[in-house]
Amino acid sequence: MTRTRIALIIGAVTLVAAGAGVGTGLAMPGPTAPTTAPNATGSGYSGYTVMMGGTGAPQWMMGGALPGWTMTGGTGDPGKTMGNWLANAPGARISAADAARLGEQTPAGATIDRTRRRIVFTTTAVHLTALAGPPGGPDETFRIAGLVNPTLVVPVGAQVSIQVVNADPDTAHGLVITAPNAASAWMPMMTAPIAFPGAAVWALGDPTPAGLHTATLTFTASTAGNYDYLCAVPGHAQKGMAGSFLVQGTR
Ligand SMILES: [Cu+2]
Repeated sequence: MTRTRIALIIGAVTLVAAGAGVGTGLAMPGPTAPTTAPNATGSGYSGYTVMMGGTGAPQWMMGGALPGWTMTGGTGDPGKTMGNWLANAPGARISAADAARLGEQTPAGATIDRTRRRIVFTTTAVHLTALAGPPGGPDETFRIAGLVNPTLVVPVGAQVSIQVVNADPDTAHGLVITAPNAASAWMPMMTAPIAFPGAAVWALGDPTPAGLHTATLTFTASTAGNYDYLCAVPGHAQKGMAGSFLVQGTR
């Protein structure tokens, strides 16, 4: 979590949404990655497709270059570049105190087995909060209900909403539900599609004085099976930013 100096060839990074409905997180245009760096007018970054999940991952998560950026002295962690880039992106914010509380709270309808790090829902309404890069926690992990990367179990047909909060001071993070075993790849999205339509927040920027960046993904767990949830920022899932997402039962 050490802040590594990344010299970015960029001026003021005032990002202006070009008609994007980031507040709702649903009105994203297609998955086209921007090709130029954002600038003071935001003209280099329209639509914020990087943030919320559409049908496909942004190109920089799939082997493409980070758009329009030059990194010198970087660590090779694209998350640091993206965190900086998206820091002032529009979207919901919450306080660090609220984030800390949400990261510990037991979701409604959930049974928690803390020894096995397992959270089981028997209700079809599933709402939970995942803190990415939580304070005091291991680097590159999620905290859900006070647990590190717990296994999540939901019934088939569940209506799932996951509020993702980027609590890391200097790195972008997101959360995506994918096929299992994708987490072992440096770029999971190169081989693993989103498991369910809508089940992705690609990347949230660094905190600012306005608060911690947050967005909520919603989807229907329509098919039983074993899946992963992971951070799709290259390298993060491989470092351990992943857990199991199990959809159980038949209908
Ligand atoms: Cu991450």
